[in-house]
Amino acid sequence: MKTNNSKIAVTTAALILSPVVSQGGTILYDFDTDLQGWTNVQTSVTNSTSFEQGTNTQGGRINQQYPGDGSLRPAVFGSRDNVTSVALWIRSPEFLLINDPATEISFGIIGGAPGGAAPANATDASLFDASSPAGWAGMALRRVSDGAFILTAGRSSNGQNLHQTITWDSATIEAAISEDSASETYTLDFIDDKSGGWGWVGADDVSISTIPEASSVMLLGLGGAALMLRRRKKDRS
Ligand SMILES: [Ca+2]
Repeated sequence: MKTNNSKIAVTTAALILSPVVSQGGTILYDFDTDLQGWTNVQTSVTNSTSFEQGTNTQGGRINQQYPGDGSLRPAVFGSRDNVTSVALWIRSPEFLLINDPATEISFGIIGGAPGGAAPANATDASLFDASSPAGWAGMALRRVSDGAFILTAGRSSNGQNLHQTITWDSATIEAAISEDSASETYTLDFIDDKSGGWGWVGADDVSISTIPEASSVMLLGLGGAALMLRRRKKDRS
């Protein structure tokens, strides 16, 4: 029996090339029971603070606006306002975006409005300096290939009782990703680089649509694998 080695190689490569959320439709991070794959990029050693999943009522400040009983919030909650430290920073799993009228990203933020300008990318020096009242707090859409924050948004005013829902519609997203490769991946980075009064933020009900179906993710992987095989073949000849 003849084994189709190239087919096996393509399948294996496609699996390796697809480390992203690929369930199709919309993914909702409600943080009701856990962090759902979000991971802290940076935490504060100064005051032992990081983002974590917690109950909405903890600290008496995170309101029950959204269904369920959990949200993303800083812990230890009360210590965040008054102590300067590097930016608190947590990141979603990677995902793909497509230009589609149904593509939309929305999220709720509770706490302080940004005190200053948003960082331009994941290597921005402000993220590693001490936080200050002029620091930024909010959500950033990060392009994985170069770390650029291609969309950023924070609250329009301080608020401790209700999350403010912020939406990036399809036109906004399309303008931000129009130059990117179809296989580009993205993350949402939630950042708190603000201290002093209202120097805290929390988030809930982060929704991303439309994430391509698993089949199209596999096709992107297959395309990459086929290209690699073709290159390898060319090198040999
Ligand atoms: Ca929730």
